[in-house]
Amino acid sequence: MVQVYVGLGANLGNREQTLQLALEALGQLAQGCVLCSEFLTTAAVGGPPQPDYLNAVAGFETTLAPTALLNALLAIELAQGRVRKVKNGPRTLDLDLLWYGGEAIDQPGLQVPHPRICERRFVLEPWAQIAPTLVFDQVTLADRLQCLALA
Ligand code: PH2
Ligand code: MG
Ligand code: MG
Repeated sequence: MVQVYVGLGANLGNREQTLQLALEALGQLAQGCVLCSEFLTTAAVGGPPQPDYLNAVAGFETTLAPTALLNALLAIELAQGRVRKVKNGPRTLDLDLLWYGGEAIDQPGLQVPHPRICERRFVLEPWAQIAPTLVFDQVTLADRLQCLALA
């Protein structure tokens, strides 16, 4: 069993409903319950001009191997109408595997922990809500968030 964290983002369509449906789908991958942060409205970072996002982070335990989990996340994105056109473009649903039991994974299409996590407030803020004491690269998420806020 492995503890995983997934970042959720949506900025097209009914964002709240999409995140709720995504959480239900994540429940199918989990052993036990799924813990989720608040849904936070955040300004889009990077990419073309686009609507604000609704972001959240969910944590759960799973028996799925990393690649199987990644494929399941991509299937949930597709089920919510995800179309990939422009890099960092608007999307109905984005599910990013942020953390897989603390393992470092570097494969084509799968880099965990997610490389730009610590610069991204839209990830760090919801993640620190549900896992403030998780140590990422020797620093807790709560401390990382505080550093970001002071920067
Ligand atoms: N995701 C991106 C790029 N920019 N900005 C916000 N606010 N939220 C996101 O989830 C997001 C983004 C690439 O996945
Ligand atoms: Mg993303
Ligand atoms: Mg993604």
